[in-house]
Amino acid sequence: MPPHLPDGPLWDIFCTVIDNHGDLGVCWRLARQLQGAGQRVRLWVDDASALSWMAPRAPQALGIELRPWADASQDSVLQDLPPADVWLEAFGCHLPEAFVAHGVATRARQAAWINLEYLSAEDWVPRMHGLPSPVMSGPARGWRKTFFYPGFTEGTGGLLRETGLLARQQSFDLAAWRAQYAPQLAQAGLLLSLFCYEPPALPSLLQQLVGTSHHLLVTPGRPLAAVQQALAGMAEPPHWSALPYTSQDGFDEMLWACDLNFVRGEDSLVRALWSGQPFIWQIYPQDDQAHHAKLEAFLHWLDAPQDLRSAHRIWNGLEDGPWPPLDPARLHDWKRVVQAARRRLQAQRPLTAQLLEMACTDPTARG
Ligand code: TRH
Repeated sequence: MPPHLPDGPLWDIFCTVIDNHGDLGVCWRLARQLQGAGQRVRLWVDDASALSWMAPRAPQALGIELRPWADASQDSVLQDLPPADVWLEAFGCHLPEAFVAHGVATRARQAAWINLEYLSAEDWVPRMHGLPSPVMSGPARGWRKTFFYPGFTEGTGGLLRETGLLARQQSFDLAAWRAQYAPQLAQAGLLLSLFCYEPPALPSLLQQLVGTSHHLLVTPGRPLAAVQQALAGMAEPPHWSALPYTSQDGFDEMLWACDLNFVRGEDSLVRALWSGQPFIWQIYPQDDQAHHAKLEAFLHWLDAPQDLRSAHRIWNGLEDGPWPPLDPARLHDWKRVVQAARRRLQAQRPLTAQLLEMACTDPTARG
């Protein structure tokens, strides 16, 4: 079927892939949701290679225009480019100067210009969300950007949540998924998924799984490399298997299928919250240790009990100690915490709706 091509406002989303998959993961998810809300989307990316597995269908097939970042500096491209209503720069990436200069030279008024920031539960986020930032230099000097901060609480930009998520989750066939991806799982065993960087407590977790009927599903890339390295030092391995890269929808299904998920970064944290299953989050580490406060703010918002806080601190290397025993009663408690948090989040307006409102009400972006 040809894609349904919307005729709403046109968005230019700019994304640079720093490392890992989160920048593109968030931008791709956002592009799909905007498209679904009747917006036209051009996604400019410097490295779109991960879309080969992350995207369920080619962007063009979904009606999203995927553009190489470098094209935004080409005069020949810019000359023929219909002007967008909204410019969105993701995670502080700077728009190519030639693109901005062309916009300034050819537009009567500026586009709504939004800077989408990283997710944090810290208490300054509601104060910063929605603040204008005058452009002080370069061709767009005198124009204005607006900061958009995703978040967990009132006064923030909310979280990405597509319509249809709940229905998809409700019709999920758990038994079929487990039969396909974890046929080895014993009846009494727990199923765990692992998407992480190199957590210091990984060897301790693996050691604890040895001799149990639990099964660990390991995602590709850094998690698989970390597991292989840890296994090299062990006399006996636990039950585990490697998963292939999958689409974002397939990644969700893994989270729904497992009794405990280890997630990392930004986007998989949000998906773990929507899954309602217990999870442990490895936060993206920052050189200045700013991630410590960020992790604590999240645990505070989550209203996590002490054992869940301690498990997070150990997993993130903030506390020494062996990985805590995995017993079903503890997971049951953790699940209640996640589901209570999910209920709070469901009362919040989704990020895309808030972003649309910000873009449409930006007073600088008319005409
Ligand atoms: O890959 P990440 O560690 O990304 C990080 C964070 O976003 C961090 O905040 C950012 O600063 C840094 O990148 C540069 O984790 P994250 O955010 O969970 O992104 C992973 C994406 O990959 C997410 O959209 C889920 C997707 N994914 C799949 O779609 N299929 C898969 O098989 C796997 C393993 C991941």
